[in-house]
Amino acid sequence: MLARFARLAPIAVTLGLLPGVVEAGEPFVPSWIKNDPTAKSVAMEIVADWNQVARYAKDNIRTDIIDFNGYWGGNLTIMVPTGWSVNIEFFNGSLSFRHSLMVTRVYAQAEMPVKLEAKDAIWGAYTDPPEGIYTNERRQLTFVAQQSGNYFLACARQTHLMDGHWIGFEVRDGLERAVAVVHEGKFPPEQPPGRP
Ligand SMILES: [Cu+2]
Repeated sequence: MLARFARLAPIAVTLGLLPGVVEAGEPFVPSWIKNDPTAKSVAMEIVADWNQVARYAKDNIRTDIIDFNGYWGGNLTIMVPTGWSVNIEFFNGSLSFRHSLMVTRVYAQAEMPVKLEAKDAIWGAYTDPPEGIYTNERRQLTFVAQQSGNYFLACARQTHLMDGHWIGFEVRDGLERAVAVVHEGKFPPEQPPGRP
């Protein structure tokens, strides 16, 4: 049974036959993730609207895509090992909007609330206030990734979750270090790439 599955699986992947699987790139460690395996901790810098300036330059219009480090709508997933400490330096790089960062459960598009509140934060992990910090402000967000599973890193500000201001966050057993995966199928090729 196992041998048969092992033979079939690569074929199914090659032909794109697995339902619901979004094409994902190789896991990588971007410049803004620093692992410390000895301490079982990871430091990350996440900038809200990191790409706003790049999109201004490209189109000479204000984009309606709001992002974290150039990613949005789940087109990037950050994966961290279960039990590790996560220390996020959060910076609002927007030219005009307030933003926040919150660990939440996974939401389907249709069930996303208009805004997230403090009670929606998994492990109480969110930047205060949920309505967002102001442009050029910073917050430190520290928590332990205590339970494996799939989560969001989302902006709690009014309408931002439904507008796509979220990325995937997975806590996984047996991972050796924190990595990121870009979901190429959800990343429009005409958009500038995310933060390397
Ligand atoms: Cu936001």
